[in-house]
Amino acid sequence: MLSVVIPAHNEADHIGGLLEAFRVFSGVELIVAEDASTDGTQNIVQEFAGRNNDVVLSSCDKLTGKGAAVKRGLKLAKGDVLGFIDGDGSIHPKELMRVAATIDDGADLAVGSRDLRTSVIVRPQPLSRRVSGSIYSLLARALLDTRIKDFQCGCKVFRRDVWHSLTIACDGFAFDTELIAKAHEKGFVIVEVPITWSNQSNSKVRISRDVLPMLKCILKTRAQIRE
Ligand SMILES: Nc1nc2c(ncn2[C@@H]2O[C@H](COP(=O)(O)OP(=O)(O)O)[C@@H](O)[C@H]2O)c(=O)[nH]1
Ligand SMILES: [Mg+2]
Repeated sequence: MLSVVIPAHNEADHIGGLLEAFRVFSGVELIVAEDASTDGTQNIVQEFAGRNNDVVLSSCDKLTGKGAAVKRGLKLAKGDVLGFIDGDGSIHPKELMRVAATIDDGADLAVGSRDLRTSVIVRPQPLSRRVSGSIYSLLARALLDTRIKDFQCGCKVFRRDVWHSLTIACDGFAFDTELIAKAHEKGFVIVEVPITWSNQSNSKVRISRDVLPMLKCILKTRAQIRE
């Protein structure tokens, strides 16, 4: 079984459509890791969970961060293959299923990517996010010694044993950068898969608030993998 965690904070406009779009795929457990929503996201998910045993809601009153929410959701996962997808509808479930297929083909960690030649960007991020994202990726590549192009795309799949062999400390938006760097350091096979992606304007990322903790996470991860 594949268990997919969906981090969600105020995603009432998107979460129902996302859960609905997953229904055509069988053998998929969906765990919505919701934090502090004030728009009724919890009620929408609860309603789905009431009708479908494969949908689970994990709610928290406090905003814990995307990384913390995904880690909390993964603790509930029953599958032997695990993953996560953003809850804002920027990625269609069929993209995640394509990424997951590379695990069957031998990948240990499959990374959805917006930055490969055949990636399709339906609606781009604003210029400020594209510029800061490119700088972030350049820094992450240089400091963490990996060739991955897109660290931040909200669509990743990995085997359960891979996840349990790694200790991921970051609770914020850089947790998947840490995941990639630590998986790389352990010699796991990482495959970057081009996906179709569309920007949603309700981003929770605040460059002024989030960039410094993300850079700190990269530096801490660099120190750990060099120990
Ligand atoms: N549970 C939870 N989800 C979060 C948090 N921060 C972001 N998310 C979710 O993580 C996903 C990605 O966040 P988003 O703001 O779209 O990031 P961006 O696409 O990189 O701008 C979305 O589904 C958000 O609702 C958080 O603190 N807690
Ligand atoms: Mg988004």
